Amino acid sequence: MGDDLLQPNIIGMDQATTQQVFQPDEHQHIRYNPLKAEWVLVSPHRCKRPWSGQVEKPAEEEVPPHDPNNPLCPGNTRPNGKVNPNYESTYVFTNDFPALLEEAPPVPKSDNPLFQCAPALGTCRVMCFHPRSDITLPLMTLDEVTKVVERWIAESIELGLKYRWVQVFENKGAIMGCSNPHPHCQIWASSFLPNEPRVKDHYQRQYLAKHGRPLLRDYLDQELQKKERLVCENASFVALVPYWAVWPFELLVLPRRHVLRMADLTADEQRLLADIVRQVTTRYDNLFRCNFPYSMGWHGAPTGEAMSEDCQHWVFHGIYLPPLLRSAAVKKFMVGYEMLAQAQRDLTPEQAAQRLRDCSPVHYKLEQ
Ligand code: H2U
Repeated sequence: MGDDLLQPNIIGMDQATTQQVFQPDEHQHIRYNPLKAEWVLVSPHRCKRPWSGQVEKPAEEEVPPHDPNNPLCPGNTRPNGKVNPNYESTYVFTNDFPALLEEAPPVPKSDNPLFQCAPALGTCRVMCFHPRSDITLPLMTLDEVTKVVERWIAESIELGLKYRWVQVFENKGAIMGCSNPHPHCQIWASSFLPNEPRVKDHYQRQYLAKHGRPLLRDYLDQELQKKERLVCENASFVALVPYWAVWPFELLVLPRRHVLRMADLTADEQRLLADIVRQVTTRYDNLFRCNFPYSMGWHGAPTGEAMSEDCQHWVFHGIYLPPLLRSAAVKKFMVGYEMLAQAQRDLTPEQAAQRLRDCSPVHYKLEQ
């Protein structure tokens, strides 16, 4: 794809239409996401009113530590008759309703460019983080979250031997379509590279070829200098609102050293990844004093046959995509212009980062 295709068509519109000097936190503009070659419209003038601290709390869901009818709890029988062990840490099982199966008949080759079809093999797993249902990642101990990270890695290594892409993701909160309050995530492994990593693979490869350094290495270096969008950090990881964030409080978690895959983390780094997960989710919960919903996941270099390919353009990273905008009850809808034209946001990424930086690092439920 030629670079010119990535430019929005602004020919003839670059002359000044006002005497004002451009301020990114006041004036509308579009920002570029180099990972996906996508633009986002930023309209900060729409949210000039100061933040009121408004907290419209939805009814806090009462979750019991153990629900005999919850199919994810230890010792319970799932609807398909399988019995969960009395697990005491993490627990992984094959999804009873998987979107991907390990076997399927061969797909006939399609020569027609308008009707392309290709094989899709894989497997889907469910991973419980903890035996208790009334706990979430920020309320778990560092040891407990480290066990979660270790299990993510073990699963990624095992599935990555066979599959090109292993997607670890957590859908949290009913607002995100999560069906169960028990702390859990999903792991889907596929024979194909799904759209998001496929596009990121392309643009990271192109960036390395052109600039001689991985895109996200250069990006982190500059963010560490600018300091405008940093939220929290530790010795191995940095969490920031990306310059091109689409969701109001979107976060990107980046390693300080060049790590291709989560499996490449040392034991110390795994613990520090658990620490940054706790830091991020604590700030999220504190933002609106609620059990903050999001979809999150990890991206790293592809696996399977790609393990023997050159993947130096990749940098392991985490992505948090939360839907909340103004309060625990006000969600950003990606509809209308977003569905038909492109993503748009009011709050700037810098303002979002400031708001998250201002949140306490201590979870509100753990305050004395
Ligand atoms: P969510 O994280 O999106 O709520 O999904 C939970 C998954 O757990 C969902 O994919 C699976 C569902 O298929 N599940 C089982 O495999 N067995 C069950 O008995 C309940 C839920």
